[in-house]
Amino acid sequence: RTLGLATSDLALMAPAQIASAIQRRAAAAGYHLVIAMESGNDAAATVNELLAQRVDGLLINLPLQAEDAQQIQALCGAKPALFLDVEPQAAVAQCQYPNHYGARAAVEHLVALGHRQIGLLNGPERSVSARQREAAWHQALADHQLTPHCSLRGDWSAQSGYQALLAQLPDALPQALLVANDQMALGAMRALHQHGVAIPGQISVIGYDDTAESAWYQPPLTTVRQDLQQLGVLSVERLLAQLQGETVSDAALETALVLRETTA
Ligand code: IPT
Repeated sequence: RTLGLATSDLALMAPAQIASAIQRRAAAAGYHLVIAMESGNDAAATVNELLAQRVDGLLINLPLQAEDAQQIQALCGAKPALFLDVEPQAAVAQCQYPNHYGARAAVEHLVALGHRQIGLLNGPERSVSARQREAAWHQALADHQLTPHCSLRGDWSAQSGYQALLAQLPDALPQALLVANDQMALGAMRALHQHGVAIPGQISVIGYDDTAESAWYQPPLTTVRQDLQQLGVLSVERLLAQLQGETVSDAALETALVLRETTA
């Protein structure tokens, strides 16, 4: 009995920690897990790799627009598939944290601290989650009559966060920075430290994910927590329920704001 996981780059912390939880939960249920990592931005090819290995069901952690997800679903035919990073309006089974609430909570926190000049460091253009987080930030800022002080972009990696901030330094710094994931926040903080900018004294930084490392940053990172462990466990349980023809509970997952020491 075999499950398949099609995943984004496992060099990234969040997909790696999700995959780890999936593997453990699948093993506990007596399932072998086959992993296919996306390369070259070709979701269909990645899913076909899994189908060729005759998996019984598929977990798809690839950023997909609604139409693309529906095509992948069609590719899977009668085999159950569950999507972890898809536009919510897609007509496919999903298991994911709502980006909208998490991103809004981050803005509300910074505004409550009195910040008015808030900058953005977003993820890659092609990521559905990055686009949703950005849209929610913009909406939440607008609700407070604010517009972004600056808008930067990275590719989810720490290095890209570092480079985005270096391009902005030494001046033109906002009072606070919303970052679409913790890894980019790590790089951004490194660039700020290098320029002697005090966190949170001169700039507040808030991340997104709460990966296992985020409590160990210096200072420990304030962030929007997606419980990646729980996401992995739940996705396997829901896929197995689909496989057994049970009705799948779609109880909503909820992000939580984790207050540590990078915001003030
Ligand atoms: C999403 C992470 O939040 C982000 O940090 C990045 O790793 C991205 O994945 C990679 O695709 S989590 C995803 C389940 C929406």
